[in-house]
Amino acid sequence: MQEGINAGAPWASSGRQPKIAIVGAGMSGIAAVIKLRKAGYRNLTVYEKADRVGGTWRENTYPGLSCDIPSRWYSFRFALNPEWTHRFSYGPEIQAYLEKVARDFDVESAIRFGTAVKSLDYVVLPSEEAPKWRLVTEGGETSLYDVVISATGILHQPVMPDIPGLTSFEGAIFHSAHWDHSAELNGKRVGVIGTGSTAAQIIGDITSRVGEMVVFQRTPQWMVPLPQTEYSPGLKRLLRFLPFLQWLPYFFYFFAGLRTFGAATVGDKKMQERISQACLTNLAQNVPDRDLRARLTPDYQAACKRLILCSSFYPAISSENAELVTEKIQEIDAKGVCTEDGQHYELDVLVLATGFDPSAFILPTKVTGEKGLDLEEFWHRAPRAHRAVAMPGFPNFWMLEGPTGPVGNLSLITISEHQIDFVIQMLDKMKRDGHAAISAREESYVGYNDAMREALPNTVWMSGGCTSWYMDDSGLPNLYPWAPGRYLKSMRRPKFEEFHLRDEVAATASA
Ligand code: N01
Repeated sequence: MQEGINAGAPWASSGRQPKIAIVGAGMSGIAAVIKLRKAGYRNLTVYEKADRVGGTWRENTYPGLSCDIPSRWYSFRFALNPEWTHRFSYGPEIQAYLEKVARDFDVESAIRFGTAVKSLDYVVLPSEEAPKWRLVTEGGETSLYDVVISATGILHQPVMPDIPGLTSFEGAIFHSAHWDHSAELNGKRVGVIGTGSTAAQIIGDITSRVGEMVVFQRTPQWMVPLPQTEYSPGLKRLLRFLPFLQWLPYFFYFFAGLRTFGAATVGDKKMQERISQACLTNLAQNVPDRDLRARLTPDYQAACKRLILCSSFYPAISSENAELVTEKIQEIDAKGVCTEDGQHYELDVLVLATGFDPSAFILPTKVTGEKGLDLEEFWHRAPRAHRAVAMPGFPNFWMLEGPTGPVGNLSLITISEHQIDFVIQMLDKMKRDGHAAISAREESYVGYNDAMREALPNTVWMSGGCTSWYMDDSGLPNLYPWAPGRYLKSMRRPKFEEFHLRDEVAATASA
């Protein structure tokens, strides 16, 4: 037995508080601490690799960073915010909001900053009456936990494009998620590889101040305008005085999001058509040049890739100092980018807005469940979970924003909050009935994922004729294929029969 590992009885039957580890202090981790404490679970430790809370809003600092989900909906239900300055908040304001919520609810006292988790394994130790999760940090420290909650988010491992010569470029070159703020942009020749949501925001923001903007597009994207509005001081005063009024826009955007973007992706053909029309109108109204318009027009259905909400990209790419390059990139050299038609684009700065690994979730942390089951091998680059929160063979291990959840154009804060409420109901069940462990039943997990596979062809992600980061190595979109409201409902009322509720578990953990 290693030093520092204490003996411990099963928490639920012995009546003690469960010791809970939460991995990540982004919006899901913050919400988990607040909601778990409110439900009476107070022995919580959050492991955060960085020195601040915020997750994706801390990591991403690129110019133009904003959220294309309305702020009144992209808020915690327990901390609605009358101070939002815009309908769609900019990144620094969201980061400040997350930091404020963490401070106001004393979340920071539970966080171990600068402490990345290296491994988690489900072990039974001679000193323990019940198996535990053994957590080892990158610094080599070991602790035991009854329950682990993964709150790492989805898109946190930047993907560098596999283009020959990438490292030979002599100018400033960086991924959008690691923005180099020391790189001068004003008056410079700037290239951007990629035209996803991130690239659209960057290009929309910086094109007016750079010398030349060269955009390397592999696939055109569908875009609808972002109806941005600045909120008046009078409105803020009103909402401060009558805070309950904030529920009106919260639920307005919630239901609007579910009924429009949510519905269009999972089979509502009329809504899908309306969104396509809105995209075409947007393109026609904002890109006057016929040839440019043609090269920006996708040949797949709208919302097949994640729909982009952005009003600044089309005006930016139509401006005189901007060029859209649609030829395939051949290589990158010391001075710039060469395309297959023999053109060479000399650049001072090259931004790689090339997205993230969507199959990572908690990886690269090594997670080992019962009988030595390795999570990375279990997923095999096609991560799946039961109801996006649990996996067979990984007892007392819960995921927030786990595989096959409803992501798309929705408020992930709402989804995380529902998932946390679900986990709390599971903990309450353990406490009530004295269970030592809960994991998804193999047959529930298989049945659920089989049903998903059958439903996926009805979704535009699969039938729309595109590839996207939604697809994993199985060739299927890693997304919830039914109406998002159905998922939220399933989180409200767990079906306990889908889970293995065990009182004796020692024999199944790794020795
Ligand atoms: O990444 P992406 P992102 N050569 O994967 C191209 C969320 N988000 O960072 O389409 C050339 O969407 C790639 O081309 P293609 C949101 O969920 C939210 O922009 O694969 N090009 C594509 O154009 C979003 O969906 C907000 O052919 C290469 C781009 O790079 C997700 O993050 C804001 C290439 C990658 O697009 C990811 O968005 C921003 C190569 N080798 C982001 N490799 C909100 O407002 C890749 N590309 C909430």
